[in-house]
Amino acid sequence: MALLNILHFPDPKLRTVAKPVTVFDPELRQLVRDMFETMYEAPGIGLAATQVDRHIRLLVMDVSDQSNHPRCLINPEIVEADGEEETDEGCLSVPGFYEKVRRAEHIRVRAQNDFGETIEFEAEGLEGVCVQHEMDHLDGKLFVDYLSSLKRNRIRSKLVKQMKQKDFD
Ligand code: QAP
Ligand code: CO
Repeated sequence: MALLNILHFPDPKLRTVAKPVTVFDPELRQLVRDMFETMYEAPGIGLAATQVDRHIRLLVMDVSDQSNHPRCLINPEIVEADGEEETDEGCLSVPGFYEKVRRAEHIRVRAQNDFGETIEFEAEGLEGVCVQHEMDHLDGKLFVDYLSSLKRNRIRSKLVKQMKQKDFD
């Protein structure tokens, strides 16, 4: 097992569009395990491969209270979406910042599991928001992109400052 390094906004690598997964082999399943370990250790409720600098269409999540419902989605697609809701979102790649984002309230998701089997399910509430947030990462998108440029630039400056400070510590 291994903890993976998480990229932080405004790292341009977070803007990479991920490629579909075509090979479902033990190496892929090892990456899935390492991503779960990294997410639980953070702790977080969702992590996309993009955030750990692997540019393939893979995300892991667990929105349960006791962190005992791991879910891995490969090549995910939203096949139906309806309604709108606003939720406070954060991101392991934007540490310390939380802002309201408007997303679909209810979605139907089609994806593959880590053995390449197709899965389909409906999601709403925190789970639905998490799928949409993590799928954005696979297209190089971040929740801060939904904010005003004023807010986004403030967050960017603060994070850049924090990271420079860390280099001195
Ligand atoms: C995405 O986010 C998400 O700022 C997953 O200092 C967020 O796991 C989906 C985290 C909200 C739905 C609703 C953020 C940890 C974790 C931080 C996360 C931080 C430490 C965020
Ligand atoms: Co995120």
